[in-house]
Amino acid sequence: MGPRKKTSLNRRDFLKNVAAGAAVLAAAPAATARPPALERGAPAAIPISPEAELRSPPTAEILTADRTGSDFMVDVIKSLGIDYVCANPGSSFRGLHESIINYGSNRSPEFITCCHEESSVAMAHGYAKIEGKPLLVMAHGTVGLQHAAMAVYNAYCDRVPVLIIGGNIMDATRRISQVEWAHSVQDAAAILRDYVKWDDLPVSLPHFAESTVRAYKIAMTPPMMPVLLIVDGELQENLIANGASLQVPRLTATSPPQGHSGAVDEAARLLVAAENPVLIAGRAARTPAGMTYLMELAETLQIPIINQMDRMNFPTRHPLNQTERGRELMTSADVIIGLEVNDFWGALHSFRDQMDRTSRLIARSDAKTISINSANLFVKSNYQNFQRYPEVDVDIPADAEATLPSLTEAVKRRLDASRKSTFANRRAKLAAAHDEALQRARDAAAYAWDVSPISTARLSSELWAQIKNEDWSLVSRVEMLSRWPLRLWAFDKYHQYIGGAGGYGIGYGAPAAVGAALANRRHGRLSVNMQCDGDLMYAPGVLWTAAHHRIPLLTLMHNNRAYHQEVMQVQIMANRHSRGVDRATIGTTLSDPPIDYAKLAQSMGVYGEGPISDPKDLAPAIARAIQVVKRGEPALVDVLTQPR
Ligand SMILES: Cc1ncc(C[n+]2csc(CCOP(=O)(O)OP(=O)(O)O)c2C)c(N)n1
Ligand SMILES: [Mg+2]
Repeated sequence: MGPRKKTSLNRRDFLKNVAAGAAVLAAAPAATARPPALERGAPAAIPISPEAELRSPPTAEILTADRTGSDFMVDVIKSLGIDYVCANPGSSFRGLHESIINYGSNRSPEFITCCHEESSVAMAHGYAKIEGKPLLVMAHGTVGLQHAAMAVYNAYCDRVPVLIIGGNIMDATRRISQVEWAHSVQDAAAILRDYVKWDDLPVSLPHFAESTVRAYKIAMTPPMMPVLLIVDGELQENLIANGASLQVPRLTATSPPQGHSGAVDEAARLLVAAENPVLIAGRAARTPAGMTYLMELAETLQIPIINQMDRMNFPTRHPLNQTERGRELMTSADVIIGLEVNDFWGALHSFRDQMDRTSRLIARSDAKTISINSANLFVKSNYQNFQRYPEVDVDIPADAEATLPSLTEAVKRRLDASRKSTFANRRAKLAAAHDEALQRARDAAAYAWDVSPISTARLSSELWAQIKNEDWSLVSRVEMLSRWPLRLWAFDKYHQYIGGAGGYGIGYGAPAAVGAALANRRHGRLSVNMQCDGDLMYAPGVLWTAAHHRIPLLTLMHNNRAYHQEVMQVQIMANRHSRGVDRATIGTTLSDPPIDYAKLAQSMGVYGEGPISDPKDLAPAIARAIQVVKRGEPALVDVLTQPR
């Protein structure tokens, strides 16, 4: 069991006296001490600073037997090494909330104040992709879980672990108000059950302890996913019975599932014999080690890599990185291996978005296909993120990262001098093609260099020029920027890219960036977020969270004043009917009135500049903002950009 913290007042006495109203508060020094700002009559904006939030609670003699269930729950949570709890407050978990900040001293986990439950979960999502472990999210009853839902779905699709606790009042006769009735639910987990890996409803403290440790293990076993515990308010708030023997179960390591040796050897045989093999990497690297393993396989086979970049799988400047030539390579490949590729069928086909929605095989019909994918170990029915059925020749339901070393060994066993020399020739050709592709990207980036609004290539280049000598981390996705950073920048470390939302739910970007920056803070990295305007407008309150918790993060707005992707969707429809595209901006733009993101940021305590429309003003603005971020604070530069 964890350490027992001394509290300012015997909790049992405090609870007994609470009914007596404010009188009891006078007896509690912590409660009467008003922040100086309030006494001076200043606005009560931040009554307690982030630094003060981390100070230990006041201490006094402890008089035993005053621990509530939620104190023990904190012991369990601490045993898992969870650093933060992201939450928007709610009475259904007030017991846990109070225990975390007082009994647990607001350290490991530290409470992160979130302004929307979707932000809580998306922050956890971004954090886990950098730190490789979950943080805790608490959500309030029906309404909190409903708000959390889309972000949970994103994490589920993206195979990211998040530990979620939802509050609830189970006993109908104990609900104290209409509100508690409205926020209580018979089967709370049903709200999220279709897109979490596991849920439970503990009815006792030992049950809570076992289920929490079990949930953590389930979430962290590939395929990783969110898990959910519904924790009854009374279980949190009731005193622990005298003499109750409670213990925290030991968290033991789980080894990730590896591919069957026979299937792995068959994959190696096909790859070694292939003349034009291609490797597609989806969520291949779960950790920095995954990148190393993939590089070793790639170097052994001299195989071109098409990086779908759902994770930072492979360095962008590696000569075998042939992502920009993906389509060309797919059409000639005789063996295609996919590592954690979500849509293998989609990689082999092209789709035509016309009246009849047709598709066509682009790969050779005699190409042999190999898939290593842990997604096959856990599939649910209702939500359709599992994609079309691919006819894979060697199908290995296993974790790619854990299977890569044995695959590389199997390949090495089959190599002889003649294959090695063939592979060396292949590498020389691929290296030349890689250099040409990079040069083509640089040439293309120079088009419309001075245009205003600013081109996304210029935006990416100006940012790169100022971060390339730092320990940087791009904590946003790149599809909305025509993937310019991936085409131009040198990514070679795992923490330099975190992939996308998984479920393509917009509103993920800003909070995931803040969560990833929270994880990067401990490592002293410069987190950069290229932020779409539409995405930020779902829940901009996360900027306040970044300011309040002093999370260093450079945000450059990609402000095209539109939901531009949807402009294009409506244009497709209008074109189909030959009605002209002029009116496709209706319902899809954010230009009237224009949104002032610098002011939005400033209003929440974030350094803000802009809007910047002249490209020559960009570099100095980025430089100023980086100085702010280096001081340990968030900063935002609003940049008016071309649509893509
Ligand atoms: C929750 C949610 N609602 C709606 C959509 C549909 N959608 C896809 S892209 C997009 C526009 C996003 O706008 P922005 O973030 O500014 O990026 P842009 O397309 O302008 O580059 C929308 C609304 C979605 N994917 N998720
Ligand atoms: Mg936009």
